[in-house]
Amino acid sequence: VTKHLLILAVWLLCIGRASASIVSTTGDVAQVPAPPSVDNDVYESDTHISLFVERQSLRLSSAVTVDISQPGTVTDSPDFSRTDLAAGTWVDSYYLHFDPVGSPAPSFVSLTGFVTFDQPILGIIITNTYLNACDAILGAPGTIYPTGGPVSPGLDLNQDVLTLTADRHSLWISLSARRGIDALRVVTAAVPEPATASLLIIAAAFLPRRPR
Ligand SMILES: [Ca+2]
Ligand SMILES: [Ca+2]
Repeated sequence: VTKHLLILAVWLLCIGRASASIVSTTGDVAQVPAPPSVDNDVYESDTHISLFVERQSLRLSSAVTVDISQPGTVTDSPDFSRTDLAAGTWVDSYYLHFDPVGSPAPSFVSLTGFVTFDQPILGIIITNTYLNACDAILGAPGTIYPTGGPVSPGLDLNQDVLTLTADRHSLWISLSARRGIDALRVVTAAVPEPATASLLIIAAAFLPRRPR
């Protein structure tokens, strides 16, 4: 019986472990492993907007500013719904990156796509300033990010369009780029690790006690 309980405990731990999840991508969005570098003209494609998981089940150690926190369509800065995600919030983070081939590409390249996440989107960061500000906190460990300078990451206002759906689970993007990079970071809610800790306690309660 003890052996079976142990197996049950291990199984509970496995399902209890929070994991970031992209439910689906359509159009030109393609999920990839986190690249070594998404710096300017390093990770290029004319056919795909690359999407990768950065951090999973991270508890924010400090507040993070997001440019978009409300559903709707964003084409220009008045559409921003900027807010701070409070320290202590549990999050998953994802990065969308589009860098057309060439510097600059021979002509503008336009791509569109749709992505759905398992957890609700808490915020989206699309400006160079706030992307740079959270690279160290939310970026994938080991990935080199652009730091601005003459070519900035982030989206171009009045050129790129983004819609956060009313249920907060999906994002539609239409990006156009020639010189430089279009990049955005998506921050979703995460299942906190304490859920795993609770399961450990429950599992421990079932273990036989040592005789006194
Ligand atoms: Ca390029
Ligand atoms: Ca653009």
